[in-house]
Amino acid sequence: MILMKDIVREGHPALRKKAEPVSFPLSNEERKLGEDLLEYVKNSQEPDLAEKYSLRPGIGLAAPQVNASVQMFALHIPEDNGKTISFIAVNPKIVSHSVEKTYLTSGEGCLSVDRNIEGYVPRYARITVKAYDLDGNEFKKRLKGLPAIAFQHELDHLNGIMFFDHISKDSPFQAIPDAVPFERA
Ligand code: UDB
Ligand code: ZN
Repeated sequence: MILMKDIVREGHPALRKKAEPVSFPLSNEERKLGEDLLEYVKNSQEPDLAEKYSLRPGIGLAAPQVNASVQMFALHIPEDNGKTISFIAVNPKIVSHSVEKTYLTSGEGCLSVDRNIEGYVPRYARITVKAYDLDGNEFKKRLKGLPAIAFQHELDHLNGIMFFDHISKDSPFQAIPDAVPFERA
């Protein structure tokens, strides 16, 4: 299983590389990686497991964060309506997006960043995405709110982009045009 010691931190070159697309069928190692990414986010949200293994609770994790430069990430996001958005995305892409933007009013963090970096990170408010599951089946989803924000954060990891790259240096809390703020619960 993935532990915090396996998650590379800011400054590690893996976080700045462009990840390679994966070809199907996946190798056993590639499949295991995808399963492990999802297992981490699930386990980290279970208070007893998080405490036992000292896991920082997370809602998404991308392969480059465990030093694997391949296009794969997992999201596991409990929603207000009681449903949970949970999937592994292989070779993901955004096929269309709203003009409207959004941002977390409290700013973003990252499991690979051990400091608080304040400021607004502009994201598309709504996205339509395509990706493959571990069996090579393509799927399409419409995402909004936190799942949309998290998908864009993870997709950035596959392109070597960190959330703070998007924060305005001279005025981090500058209003973002066409943006609807997203307040975390
Ligand atoms: C996270 N979690 O998992 F708005 F209920 C972050 C950390 C870095 C703070 C652990 C998070 O933002 N949780 C959250 C947000 C809400 C409401 C709520 C829980 N990640 C994953 C990561 O680093 N992946 O690479 C950070 C991103 C998740 C969405 C934006 C930042
Ligand atoms: Zn991150």
